Amino acid sequence: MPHSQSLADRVHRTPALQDFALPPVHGSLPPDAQIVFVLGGPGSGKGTQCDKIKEEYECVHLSAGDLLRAEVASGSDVGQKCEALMKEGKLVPVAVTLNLLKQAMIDSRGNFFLIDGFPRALDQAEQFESSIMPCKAVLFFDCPEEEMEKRLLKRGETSGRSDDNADTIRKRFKTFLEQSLPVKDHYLAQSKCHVLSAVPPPAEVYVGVKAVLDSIHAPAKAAVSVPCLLCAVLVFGY
Ligand code: UP5
Ligand code: MG
Repeated sequence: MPHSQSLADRVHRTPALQDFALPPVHGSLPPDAQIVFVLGGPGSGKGTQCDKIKEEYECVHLSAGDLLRAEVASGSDVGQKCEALMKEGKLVPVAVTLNLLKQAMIDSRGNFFLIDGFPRALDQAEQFESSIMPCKAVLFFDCPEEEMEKRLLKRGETSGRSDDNADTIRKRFKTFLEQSLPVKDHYLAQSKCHVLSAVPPPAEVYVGVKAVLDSIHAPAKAAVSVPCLLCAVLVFGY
């Protein structure tokens, strides 16, 4: 492949943008912001591991899928258009996701971000990095399709997610293979991508996650010291 060909020329483009009216983004991110992308197939355990990370590290967790589902639930025009794409297991236009992510990052006032389930295509990676900032690292959860399918079908019994059904799950896998997997190779080539098996139980997967986060000096939550606790007891009476 010729090096002169830009990344944007090589990607499988996401759907057109013309019908999506997006609000302007207000505010800006702190200059010392750091970003970790959390990637892997549908049901690989991205959300599960992010929940564990949040318990130990000072970070802001933003799931692109959750932001999109909130937009759908708001009943907005953008949300309605996204819903139709998500039910088909397709990607919504990158400008929509970028807009939601950027505003949520700014509003959080945080500076260490776990971006869960994004970027899902090479052009999404390129646009995020050129319009926001390059990521520091990527956690990629590797899981066989049969295991992910089993998990999603089980979750679908109670999740209420309109995409947790056998038909949409198949379509989500297809989108993942065709559009999202190249993102892993892109970041492996930059030595930023850490591939972890997502097959063991969550606590075991987290051991590898923690090793990666410590290696990049992710900010750990401050432990509450005994003197602090004593002060709280003396000052506030508890
Ligand atoms: N579970 C988790 N870890 C386990 C383990 N180690 N062992 C056994 N079970 C485990 O986990 C899924 C289930 O597996 C849970 O029941 C859990 O208990 C169990 P979860 O942590 O929820 O997995 P996760 O990878 O987060 O799965 P999710 O379904 O959220 O992944 P998707 O990537 O499919 O969904 P997302 O919400 O990111 O996106 C949904 C849709 O939005 C996409 O299909 C797309 O249409 C759209 N979208 C975009 O267009 N652009 C974006 O940028 C993002 C989304
Ligand atoms: Mg998730």
